[in-house]
Formats: sequence, structure tokens, C-alpha cells
Amino acid sequence: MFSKKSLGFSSLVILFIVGIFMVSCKSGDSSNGGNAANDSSARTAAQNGSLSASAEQIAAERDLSPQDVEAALKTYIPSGKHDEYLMFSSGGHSGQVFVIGVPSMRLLKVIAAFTPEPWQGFGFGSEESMKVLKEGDMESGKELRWADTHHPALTETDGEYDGEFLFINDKANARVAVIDLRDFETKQMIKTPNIISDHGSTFVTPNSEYVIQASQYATTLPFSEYAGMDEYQEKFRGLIAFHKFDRDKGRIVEEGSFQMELPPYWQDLCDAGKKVSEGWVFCNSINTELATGGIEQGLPPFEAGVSQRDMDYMHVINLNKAVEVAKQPGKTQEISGVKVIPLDVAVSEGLLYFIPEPKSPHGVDVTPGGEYLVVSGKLDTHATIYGFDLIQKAIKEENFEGEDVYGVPILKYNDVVAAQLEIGLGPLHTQFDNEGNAYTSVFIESTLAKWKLGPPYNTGEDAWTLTEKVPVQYNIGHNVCAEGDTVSPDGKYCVALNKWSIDRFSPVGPLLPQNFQLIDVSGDKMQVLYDMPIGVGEPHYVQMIKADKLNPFPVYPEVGYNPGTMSVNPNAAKAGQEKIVRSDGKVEVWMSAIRSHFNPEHITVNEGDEVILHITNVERARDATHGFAIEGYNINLSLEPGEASTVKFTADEPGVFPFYCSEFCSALHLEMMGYLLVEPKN
Ligand code: RUQ
Ligand code: CUA
Repeated sequence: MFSKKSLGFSSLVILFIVGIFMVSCKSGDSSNGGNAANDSSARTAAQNGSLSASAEQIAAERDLSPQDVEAALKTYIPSGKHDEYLMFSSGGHSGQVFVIGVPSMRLLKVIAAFTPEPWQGFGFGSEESMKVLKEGDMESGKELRWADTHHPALTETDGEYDGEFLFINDKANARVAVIDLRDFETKQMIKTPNIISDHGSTFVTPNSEYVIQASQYATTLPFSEYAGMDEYQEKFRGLIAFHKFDRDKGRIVEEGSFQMELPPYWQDLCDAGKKVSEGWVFCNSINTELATGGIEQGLPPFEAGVSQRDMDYMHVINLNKAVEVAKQPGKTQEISGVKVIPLDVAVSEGLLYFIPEPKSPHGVDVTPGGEYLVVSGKLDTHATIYGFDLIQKAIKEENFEGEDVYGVPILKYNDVVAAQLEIGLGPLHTQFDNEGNAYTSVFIESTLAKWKLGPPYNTGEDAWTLTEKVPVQYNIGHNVCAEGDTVSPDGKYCVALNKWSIDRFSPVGPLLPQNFQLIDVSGDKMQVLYDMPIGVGEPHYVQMIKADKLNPFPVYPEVGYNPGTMSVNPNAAKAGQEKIVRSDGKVEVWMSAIRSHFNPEHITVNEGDEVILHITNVERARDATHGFAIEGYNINLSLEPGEASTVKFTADEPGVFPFYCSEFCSALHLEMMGYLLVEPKN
């Protein structure tokens, strides 16, 4: 069996080994930290042929085809070498962000975002993290401790990822988190006022001045106002928020942020214009039927009511102009402390137009040069491609087919469509490469479709042609290609973000992981290389950035660093100045942590005392992280080298409570502990 399968097999192996050797010689490169030992052993092996023989044997024993071996060689990263790209993946229900290397598909980090995460000490006592989590709670103070993260957005400069910050939305509660990529930690959470549901979020403008967030399921405006379902058309509204991002502060700021009222259609995905379309924003919508559900009253169920019409409306928003209008007195209304441009003002000022779009549209994706918007319909077989120049012309000539019930002008479909392409059943999302190709995920038929864009990318016969499809397993939602939504995509790799894995992995009970499939798109034929199970929530969108664009801190730049402010905390504990200060009902401790002890080691308090601990990890060595956990008190901190953290709690449990370092830091890590002694009241 093997001999048949392995026809030309050893030569393939040798070819690859030699190929790999040549590549690593040529690049000799730094980012991968070049590994001379591996290179020379590869050469020896290739020269004397011994490795190819054993590789052939391994392949035979493991029943691997030549294609399998090729795929393995394309994804393998030797120990000590690094991946070329990093993916930032939404963590779905986990409320987190996953960082994954490409092509190895190794999980590098789970970034705590909306949900408490013990390893990073996020939400287990440290003041810095508790503050961020609190910011994301309901105004009433009701805690929100889960999230449905969908769309991560890396900050951009001139439409290119710059590797500085990352935003991610929470569909479940209409929130946005801001992650600083110097330390990969969440610094801010916004519970967006007025809306309680979102989906078209987060998307950034080409210089990240604005983070875009559109509501999904229409509610009253604000949602906290009550209205019955029979008042839907009159009282319910959609909304789009433009959060102003201050890069120096690394925060979304109130000043300059504003919202715009929209009809109560269900706004879906959005994208920001780039290059020629910079300054404009595009959002799909569904439920232009204004269906309200209500099967119990004999009304059509939502999924039928929402899909009655053949066309819904793409929202075309003039953001540049909206920014100006939002500054003018009398043009906005303050709702829940936020400036909102009312719908009638949006219409009269020419900020909002509609374009008919077919069959339950879902993704809208702007081409790298900003010339086209690609829209796919969940119940369609086509991608519909709109020309930005055609849209501009129609707006300028006021060439409308009419207006919707809220008075928003509707452009004529035939005037603005540049092309339509038969893609397959259930196309969803589109990414791009550096050779004028588009890649569209096709949900119902479980394929990734590759097709050629029109001019200026491709001309003549080539323009707007479907060229290839590769089956994926199964039910692909989004897809991501290397820098595939920027002004200069890289090509090379795409990843199919599949919703179902069914039989791809060892069974783990009825709840199955999602399946990320790495696809090599560099050759003539797309090749699936690797299946990565995601067993931690259902990711939606992912962005893939060149790894060398990131420049994270190896350790915090100075001892006493507060990650909450990204500066030295003057009140941080310093080595040699550790102390315990007592006043009435309060014990304040300045503590240092270093391999392998805390100082002080005994903390005696009275039951009911307020205890404040300032702890600094005074280490300067890379990776010398200490944890700080107090047993029975639900407290755990992660203190990375240089980090200072504060934890406040009431000593309401009397008795003896060991505290210990919860990160294996040294040979005497087990001994890195101390005692909290809480003397009972009576
Ligand atoms: S979604 S599978 Cu982006 Cu939330 Cu389309
Ligand atoms: Cu410090 Cu373990």
C-alpha cells in the first residue's frame, strides 16, 4: 500500500528539505531567530539521504500521503523559531481574544477582555482589572460578566495595521473593549449608551480616529425606555455609534464621540471606506420589513418575517460630514449624555443614503483601494459589487428611486451595481490578496471561493471571474487572509473560520469545537494545510497581522509600572521600603515580590479591617512572573516583571489564610508564600 502511495515520495521529501534549507539560508533572518544547528543537520540529512528514508518510513507508518507531508512541512515551526503572522481572533462566548500563530496555528495567548480570567488576574482583585470590568457594567451597576465577542479590529495608520491597539465588540450587551498591544491587556471597556445590542462592530477608519459600532436588534432609543411591540415602527430605532479614539491616551474618549439615529432595521455588518472611499461608512441591514415576530398572536415568525423582501438596504453614511454636523449647535440631541444626530437631521444634511441589496445581506467588504463594496446575501448565490464612484455620482445627481418610510433617499440599484458574480450557495464574507483576488466564504456549501476583482485589479476577460473553490469542513462563517482587509493585503495564507467541525476531531461530547482551517493561497491551487480546533467559545471574525509589526514590552519598562495607566505608580511598593501601616480599621501593606519570597510574609489584621495591598514584582528578567493568591478570599493577581498592582478587600473571613505565588517561578516557588492572619472579632 505504501509503495503505491509513495510514488516519487522520497524525492518530494528531499526537495522540501533542500527547499527549506535554501529558504532559511537566503533569509538567514532575524525575526525567526535563525537556527544554525537545524539548518546544518538538514543539509547533512539531505545530502546523505538518510533523513528522507526515515521520513518516508514515518510517513508510511502514519499513513500520510505526499500532500499530507507537504502540508506538514508548510506549517511546522521548529522550536525557538517564530510564526510569520499572528491572528487576533474573537473568542465568541468566552468574551476573550485568542492570539494564534500562522502558519503553525499555535495558540499563543488568550487575552482577557470582557470576562474575568484567573491566569492574568483579570477580575480577581487587582484594582486595575476590577476598574475595567466595572466600566463595562450596566449603568445601574448590574454586573455583566459574559460577552459574545465578534469582530476584532486592529488600529490602522493609512489603512495598514500598525500593531498598536486592538478593539473588540460584545454583541450581547453592546460593548467595546480596548486592548493595548504593548502588554496585550484590556485597558478600557465601554458600555455604549442608548443601545443594548450590536453586531457591526468593531470597525475602524483608516487612521483609527473612529471605532464604529452599529446596533443590531432594534430597540427603543434609549433601550431603557419602555414601548410595546405594536409601537415598533414609531418608537423603535437603530443606531450607529462613532467612538472617538485618542491614540495618545490609548482610550476611547467622550470628546468627539457621537451617535446617529437610524431606522429600526437590523443593521448588520459595517466597513469603513478606505483610499478613494475614505470618510464613508457602509453597513448592511436586514429586517427592512419591520417584522416584529409574535407567533403567539398568529404573526409570522421572525425568520420568515425578516426575509420577506427581496431587497434590504445598505446604509451609506458620509462620516466626514457627520463629524462636522455633530459639532454644530442644535443639530444633535443629547440622549443618555451622548450627542445623537437625529434621523431627520441625518437625512436633511445628506449623511445617510440607502442602496437596495439582495437576499438577506450579511458581509460588506471594501476592496483594498476602496473602489468597490462587496456584499453577499445569506440566501443568495451571488456577490453583488457596488462601485463607490457610481454611488457618488448617483448621490451628486440626486438620482433616487424614492425614499423609505423614514424619508431616507434610496439610490437606484442598477445605477450603482458594478458587477454581480455567481459564487455559490450562501456567500458571507470577503477578504482580498495582493494579486487582485477576492476570497469569499460560502456557508451553505462549505467552500472558500476565489475570484478575480474587476478593474483596476483585473481587466478584460479576467475581470469578475470565479476561478476556484476549495471545500472546507464545515459551514464556514468568516474567513481571514493575511492583512486581507487592509489597503495592502499580503495573500499567502487564508484561514477558514468554520462553525461546525462534526467529524474532524476526536469526539468530546455533544458540544464540539469550531474548526479553523489554514489554507495556503500562494500557489495555483488553494491547499488546506491544517485543522485547528477551537474549544473555547465560537469565534467570529479574525484579523491576521504580520508578526514583526507588533512591538510588545518584553518586561514592563520600569519597576512599579501600573498597567492601568501605563506609567510608574508613585505609590507602588519599592524594594527595601516594604512596610505595614495600620490605622483605625485599616491595614495598608507595601509588598515586594521577587524569586522566591514576598516581603512582608506575615500580615496580621482584625476581622472586618479594610486591607490594602500594594505589591510590586521587582524582577527585571523576562518571563519572571509571580502570582499572588490569597486562599479563601477569591483573590489572584498576575504580577509580570516590573508590574505594580493594588488589591483592596475586607478581611471578613476570620482565621489563618496562606497566601502564595500562583505562578511557578523558581525552584523554591512552593516556598514563595506567607500568612494572612485574621483575628476574630470576639
Ligand atoms: S458574523 S458569520 Cu461577523 Cu458576527 Cu458573519
Ligand atoms: Cu513566585 Cu512562584
